[in-house]
Order: sequence, then structure tokens, then C-alpha cells
Amino acid sequence: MKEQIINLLKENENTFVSGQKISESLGVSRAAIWKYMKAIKEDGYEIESVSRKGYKLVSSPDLLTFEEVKGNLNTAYIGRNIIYFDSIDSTNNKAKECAREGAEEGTVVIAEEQTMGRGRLGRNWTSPKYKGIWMSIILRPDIDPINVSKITQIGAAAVAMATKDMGIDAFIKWPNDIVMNGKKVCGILTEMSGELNKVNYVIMGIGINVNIEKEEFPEEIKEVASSLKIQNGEYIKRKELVSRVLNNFEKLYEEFIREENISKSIKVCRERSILLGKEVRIIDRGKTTKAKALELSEDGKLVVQYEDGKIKEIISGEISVRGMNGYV
Ligand code: BTX
Repeated sequence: MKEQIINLLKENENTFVSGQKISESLGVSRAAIWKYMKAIKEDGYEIESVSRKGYKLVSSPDLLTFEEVKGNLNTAYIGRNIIYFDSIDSTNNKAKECAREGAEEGTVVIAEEQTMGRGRLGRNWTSPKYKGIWMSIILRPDIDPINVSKITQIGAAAVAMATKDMGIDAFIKWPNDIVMNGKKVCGILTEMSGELNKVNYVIMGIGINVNIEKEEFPEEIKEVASSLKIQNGEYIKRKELVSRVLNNFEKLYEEFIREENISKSIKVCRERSILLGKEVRIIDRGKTTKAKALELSEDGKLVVQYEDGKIKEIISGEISVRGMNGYV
């Protein structure tokens, strides 16, 4: 009911909606409306109430509910169903559960905070409350499982485009991080369930450090992690960024599904790449080798040249790539 009241107030922005109208439209008593209004205000909505005039929505909080995100959303199916949590262990875990129960393609699980956010290979992902975007998109592509890792590149391109649209200059560290000034501001964790030649579902988890302050990062990641706010110097509206990521993602994902290529995503990944043209260290099962990052292939592999002149295509997930003097 809270959502319905918020929607009604939003439809009548800048005007008063009488208690009677709300009561008639939604079939609730005036007393119940009063209670809901109290709860809605506690969620951070600013509502003016004047006797005999009713209620007027003055401002909405930067929450990541569907009601807040949909304002800028222009997708057909990505993010049209948002499953929202104030707090959860991991949105990827929850998304898997929803996918197993049949959630449709494009469903997004989003949380204001993760208590056990996950990175790759069992690492953890710091996800403080109201400070970032912690979300997972459920996808059901009819593709060969070998191509699933391309979805990470699509996600990275979507985030890079979305930040660029908001005037933020972020770069992609192949294959799954977004960086600014050598520090990680976003990570992507793509997981799948499938058989040898069939994908059941894919969960693409995106974690973006939006308004985290420097002192809010745990000591052990202070050197490698940063946020868009720290880098850009300004508070960023998370709900706007979420909708932009989803809008861009749907366009790029559609190309992948319909045309079976990821040219548009690769173009963005190349333009925004932080590795191409640079000397890098390649870490493969504990062994570090120096190489130069030459190119990103059309199907998203990193082409590198080793010091002995040999050229190799690296598949994401196989190895780690680092800059010569640190993380980038
Ligand atoms: P990754 O394995 O590449 O990065 C994890 C590593 O990054 C950690 O070991 C730590 O050093 C560092 N780190 C941890 N938290 C942060 C942070 N907030 N910012 C920068 N660096 C950090 C990257 O894995 C993939 C992360 C995906 C996170 C999303 S959030 C929504 C979804 N749900 C979920 O549980 N995971 C994904």
C-alpha cells in the first residue's frame, strides 16, 4: 500500500491530493492513510500535509526501490521487476534463489546494504548501507555457456557508459572492474547455472561504490578501493545511476542476444580500457609474467604479447592482470 500511495502522490506532483481521494482510489480508511503517511515519511519522503487540502509530495529520498528507479528507466524488461531489500546477505545469492523459483529475465535484485557481499573466488565485497549500488540482474540467454563471460563485458560497458552520461570519467580494467585514478570503484561478478551446452540462468552482480567516504572503507582495502564521490568530488544520485546502467545494459544485451555479437560493448570497453597499450603483469596460478596488453578481441578476450614476442589471447577468469606498479 505504501508503494501505491507514493505512486499516487508522484502522479500528482506539486499538487495536493486529498485524503478522501486517496481513500477512494486505493480503498483504505483515512486513519490508515495517516499511518501509512507516517511510515512513508520515515522512509525519507518529504510530505506536506495541510488540513482540508491533503498531502503533497515535496521530495523523494535516494532509495533504490522500483518507485524511485523507474522515473528514468526506459527499458522493456531489464529492471521492470525490482526485488528490493533494505538489507540482505548477497544480492547474487538472492537472485539465484529467485531464478531457481522461476523469476523472469530482467528481474533485478537490489539491496541498500549487503552483509556478505561476494567478490570472485570467495572474496568479499564491502557494501555499506545507502552508499552504493548492490544489484544482481537475472538473465536467461539461450546461448552456449562458453559465451557467458561476455555478459561481464556488456555489464562493464553499461556501467562505463552510465557514469560517462553523468559526467564521471571512469575506466574499465578488463575484464570486470571499473577504476578511477588506479582505484576500484566497481566490480562485476557473473555467475551461471547450466549444463554442458545449455544455460539455465545467469546472474550478473554489479557493485558500484557511489557515495562511500574514504574512512568508511575497511583498512585492508583503503589503498585499492575508492568511490565515485571521492573521485568526482560530488554526491551522486544512486537511483539515477541505477536506471542509466539498466538502460545501457538492455541496449547492449539486446545486441548480444539478437545479433550474437558484442561489438558495441567491445567498442566501449576498448575506448574506456585502462590496460590497452600498457605493460602488465599476468598472474596465472601464482606465476607472474610480464606482457604488453595489445588489443581486446571482438569476442572480449585480452590479446597480450609476452617479452619473448609470443602473442596470446587471454580468456577472462583464467588469470589476473595487474599494472606494473600495483593494481592498475
Ligand atoms: P573481485 O574478486 O574482483 O574483488 C574483490 C576484492 O576487491 C576483495 O578481495 C577486496 O580486496 C576488494 N574489495 C572488496 N570490497 C570492495 C569494494 N566495495 N570496492 C573496491 N574493492 C573492494 C569483484 O570481485 C566483484 C564484486 C561484485 C559485487 C557485487 S555487489 C552485488 C552482487 N552481489 C554480490 O554478493 N556480489 C555482487
